[in-house]
Amino acid sequence: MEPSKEYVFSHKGFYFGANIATPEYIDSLETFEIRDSDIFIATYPKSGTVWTQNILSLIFHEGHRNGTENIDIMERIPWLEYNVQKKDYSAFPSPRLFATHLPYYLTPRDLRNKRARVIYVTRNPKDVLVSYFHFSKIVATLEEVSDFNLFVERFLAGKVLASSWLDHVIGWHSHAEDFNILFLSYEEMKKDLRGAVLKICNFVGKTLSENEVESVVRQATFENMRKDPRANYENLAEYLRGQNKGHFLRKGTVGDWKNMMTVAQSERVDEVLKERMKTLPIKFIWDINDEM
Ligand code: PPS
Repeated sequence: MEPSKEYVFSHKGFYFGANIATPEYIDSLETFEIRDSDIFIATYPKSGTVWTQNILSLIFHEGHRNGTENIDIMERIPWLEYNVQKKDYSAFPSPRLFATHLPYYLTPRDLRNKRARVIYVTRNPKDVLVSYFHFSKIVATLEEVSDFNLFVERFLAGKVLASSWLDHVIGWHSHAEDFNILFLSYEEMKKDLRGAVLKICNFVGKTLSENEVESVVRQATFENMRKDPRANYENLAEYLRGQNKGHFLRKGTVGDWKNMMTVAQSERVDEVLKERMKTLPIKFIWDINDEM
C-alpha cells in the first residue's frame, strides 16, 4: 500500500517526487523572496495545471501568442518546488510566473502573507483520479500501478505524489484568507474558456484587446494545445516511459471517469470523500451536462 521510495519521499506530511525535489530545497522555499507582481498557479496534480500555464503564458507573452517565439511553457512558468528546474529566479523579469503542487502550508511565507497572486485550480476528483492513473503509466518518474482498483485505494489514502487530493483542496480553500487568490475549476474552464481567460486577465491586471483574447482562447483549446509542442509536453521525452504509451494531453474532458470506473469504484470514492467534500464551497461538476 505504501508508495515506493524509489519514486517519492515524504516531507512534512507531503509526498514529493524522489528524483525532482529534495527536503532541503523544499525547506528553503519558506523564505523564497516573493515579488508583489509574482503569479503562482497552484493545483493538485491532473487538475488543469498545464492548461492554466499555457493560458498565462499566452496572456503575458506576445511572442507565444503570435507564434514568433518557440519557448516551452515549462521554461516560462517553472515548477517552484522541483530542483531539477532550479534557476536563478532573482534574475527573472517581472511578472514572474510559477506553477506548484505544494500544499498551502509549504508555500513561501510571503505568499501566505497575501503577497503576489495565486490561481488555484480544482477538478472533480474522479476525473483527477483517472487522469492520474493514466499519467502514472506514461511518466517514468511516477510509480506505475497497473491495477486500477489498487490505484483507487492509493489515491483515496493519499499514497501518491502530492498526497491526498482532499487535504490539498480543503487546505487551500480553508486558508484562502491568507492568500491573494483566485479559485477556478477545470470544469468552468471547459464550459466557458473565454470567461475563464477574462477572469484570469482581470485577476492579474492585464488588459488584452478583443483579438488578443480570441487568440489566447483559440490556442488554449485542447485540440490546439495538443498540436503545440511548447505546450503538449511531448518534447519531454526523457521523462516518458515509452512514446507509444499515451499523450499527456490525453482526453481533456469532463466525466471521463464514467468510462473507467465501475459503479462500485465510484461509490467507494463517494464513500471516502463525500463527507469532507461537503465542507468545501465548491459545486462539483461530474458530467459536462451538469449545470454550473
Ligand atoms: S500535471 O501533470 O499535474 O501538471 O497535470 P495537469 O496539467 O494538472 O492536468 C492534466 C490534465 O489536463 C488536461 N488538459 C486539458 N483539458 C482540456 N483542455 C486543455 N486545453 C487541456 N490541457 C490539458 C490533460 O489532458 C489532462 O487530463 P486528462 O483527463 O488526462 O486528459
